[in-house]
Amino acid sequence: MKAQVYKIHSDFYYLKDEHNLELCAKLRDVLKKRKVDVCVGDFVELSEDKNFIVSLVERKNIIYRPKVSNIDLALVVCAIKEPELDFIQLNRYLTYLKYYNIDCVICFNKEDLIDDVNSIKDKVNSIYEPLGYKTFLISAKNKIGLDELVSYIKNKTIVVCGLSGVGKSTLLNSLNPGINLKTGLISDKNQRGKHTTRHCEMVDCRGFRVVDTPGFSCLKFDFLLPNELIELFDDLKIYKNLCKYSNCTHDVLQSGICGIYDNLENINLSRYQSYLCFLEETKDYKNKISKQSIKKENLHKTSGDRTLTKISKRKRDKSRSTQNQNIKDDE
Ligand SMILES: Nc1nc2c(ncn2[C@@H]2O[C@H](COP(=O)(O)OP(=O)(O)OP(=O)(O)O)[C@@H](O)[C@H]2O)c(=O)[nH]1
Ligand SMILES: [Mg+2]
Ligand SMILES: [Zn+2]
Repeated sequence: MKAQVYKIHSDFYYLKDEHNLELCAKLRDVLKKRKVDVCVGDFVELSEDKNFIVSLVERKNIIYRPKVSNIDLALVVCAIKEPELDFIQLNRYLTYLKYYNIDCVICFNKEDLIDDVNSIKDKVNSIYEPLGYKTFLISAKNKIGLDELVSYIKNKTIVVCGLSGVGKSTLLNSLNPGINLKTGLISDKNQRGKHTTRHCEMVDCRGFRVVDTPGFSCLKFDFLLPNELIELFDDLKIYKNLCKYSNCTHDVLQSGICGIYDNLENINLSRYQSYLCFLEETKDYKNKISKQSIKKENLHKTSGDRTLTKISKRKRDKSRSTQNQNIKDDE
């Protein structure tokens, strides 16, 4: 029998079957041994008694921070105020989801806290509409702008992403008052959320399924190489053929060398700043893996077409002293 995981607490997997009946099961030992990592959104096969998950159905897609699978659409939520609108963080989520090929829409929340709604609308639309993102200006708390959003997300499985305190859980509560997810005040000191939501949880709303997630502040591009990043910025990469060198990383802030730098008047500055910020993270990653591969190389030597594992000097010395010891013992 097939079911979908909607919540995980320690060893227990909470599931819903095809008839929306709730079940609770554990992983079969063989899956644990194979280190099969089941996450929220996964479809699984159950044992006949329904007490054990016996296999994982192939995933349509998956993201890792937060770890959720089989998503139709991501709702990237950011607050316009409290916390202040942070374009770099917004671009971080959008770029991350683009890497995993997940469709996104953007919800600019807490519109009740600003006076000039139209000017913010124009500003965000001028940046994100040309990139193909649908945007919604909403107030989750006062239930403003939600009807249009609901008709857009109907019949889909959605994940909500965004920093802590932007109003993800409040939005889900407003979309379906019955679900009653915990929400939390933002801190007075630093205007940030307090990580109220701790685990991913999929909930059924009228006409769609949605996964609430904890705000991830540690989302970094520590898995991507510097030359791969530009492919995730459609608005920047159109100028990359104008760069003087094919290995340009587009952070040479000098005219006549980088096509992107030379076209900055056609690019939104916060998008370029975001690129530069993530580029540093990809460079750190590149340094880290090149150090690791040097270390690995030093541990191996080649003989003909064979690779031999080198024995460290310390171990060699030890083995010699053991040999000497053995000789002494023999004497
Ligand atoms: N004024 C205003 N406040 C809002 C709105 N939406 C959410 N809030 C408030 O923002 C605070 C944080 O909301 P949450 O829904 O807990 O935020 P979250 O994104 O789920 O945060 P984490 O679970 O920590 O990741 C709460 O005090 C909400 O009442 C809104 O539309 N307007
Ligand atoms: Mg929350
Ligand atoms: Zn360049």
